[in-house]
Amino acid sequence: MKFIVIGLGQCGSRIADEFARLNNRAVANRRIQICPGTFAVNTDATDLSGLRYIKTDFQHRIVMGGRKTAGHGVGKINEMGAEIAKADGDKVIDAIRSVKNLFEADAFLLAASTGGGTGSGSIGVIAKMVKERYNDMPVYTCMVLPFDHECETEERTVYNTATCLKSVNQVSDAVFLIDNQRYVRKDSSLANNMAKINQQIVEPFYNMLCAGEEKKAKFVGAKTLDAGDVMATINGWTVIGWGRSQMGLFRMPWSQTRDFLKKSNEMSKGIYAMGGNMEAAKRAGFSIIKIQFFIYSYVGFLSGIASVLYVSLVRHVHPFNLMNILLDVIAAVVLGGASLAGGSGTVLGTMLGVMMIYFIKNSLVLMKVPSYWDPVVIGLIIVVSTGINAYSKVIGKSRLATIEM
Ligand SMILES: Nc1nc2c(ncn2[C@@H]2O[C@H](COP(=O)(O)OP(=O)(O)OP(=O)(O)O)[C@@H](O)[C@H]2O)c(=O)[nH]1
Ligand SMILES: [Mg+2]
Repeated sequence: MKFIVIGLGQCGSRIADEFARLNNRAVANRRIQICPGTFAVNTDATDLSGLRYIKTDFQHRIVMGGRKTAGHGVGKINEMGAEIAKADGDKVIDAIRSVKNLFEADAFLLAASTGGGTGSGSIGVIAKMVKERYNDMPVYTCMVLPFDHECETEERTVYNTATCLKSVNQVSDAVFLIDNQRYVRKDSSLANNMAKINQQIVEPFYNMLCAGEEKKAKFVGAKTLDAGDVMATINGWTVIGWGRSQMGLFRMPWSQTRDFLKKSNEMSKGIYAMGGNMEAAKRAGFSIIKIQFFIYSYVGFLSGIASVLYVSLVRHVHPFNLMNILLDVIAAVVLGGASLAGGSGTVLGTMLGVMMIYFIKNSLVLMKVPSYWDPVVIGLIIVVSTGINAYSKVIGKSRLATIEM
């Protein structure tokens, strides 16, 4: 993703300068351009000479309103900043035209402080001009809010911030708000602090701008996300941040997920959800048809294996062979904690349930209880365990507090 960056006023120019540094870094480290054009615009000529990375010619460091201010700024009067921008804004438009491969750029980013005069007054006017000239490209603004002490002591700072944010919000596609106060470090001088703050302000943009421009396979993440994806997420009052996840250089073969349960996590969650409440599962985004298809196919597959095993053991095939086992199966599952209404149960619980049923059956034989009592005992187990299940649910519900709204 490529930005044309225009810094307005002292603060905006310094931030644009930092973007020029980021571009140099991207060219040196990754051989890609992320800011093909960076410009600094100010009414104060001496402020422009303090920049380090923006090209030094008058088309990149633009002085506006020279006749009105004699190159000494507007002294926080942002109405004057706006007036000068209306008169001299064409200089900026002309300068943009000089950018090589301008058609490759994806968006404009205009930066300024909200508290000053030049930046806060001119940014709305320049953003509007750029938008009218290049109406197929989004225009973003990056607005730096004043420090707390400035708001407390200078009324003009608060006034400038309010008027500027209002005008900028109307003309730009997205506004990145930066709070100077958040970056203050107690142990450094103001000049150092400003330089550090500016570096921190632009740093999160680096990876965002590299997205989609990357050509090396090493940065695979940057290839999957491109300018279009990023731009779709930037809209209105916008927040930018970044996170980092450490990935080892090598991937050990045993660290790969071979565990079936982990791999099929989505499906197993879907099965639980569907058992709990079909409608809720549908609304949560699970595909009921797919899950049902999986369940029936999987059960069919397991039954196939079980019948082949059974036949090879008893060497006798008859359609009613396993009919009397159904009650045992239900009892084992219910004993293992699965709910007949669906939505709960575990494989381990079911296995323990199966063992339990066979212990009970074996004990009945050892106690010489006639075998026609078997189904009665199994039936009793089902009734008692489902009863306990239902009772604990009722108790749980009655413990929930009700809040009247
Ligand atoms: N983060 C950051 N904030 C700055 C910097 N320079 C000034 N500011 C803040 O910006 C506000 C002052 O605005 P400036 O950008 O200096 O003003 P300007 O747009 O040049 O307007 P005038 O000087 O009034 O013509 C204050 O709130 C400062 O705290 C900077 O380099 N970095
Ligand atoms: Mg200034």
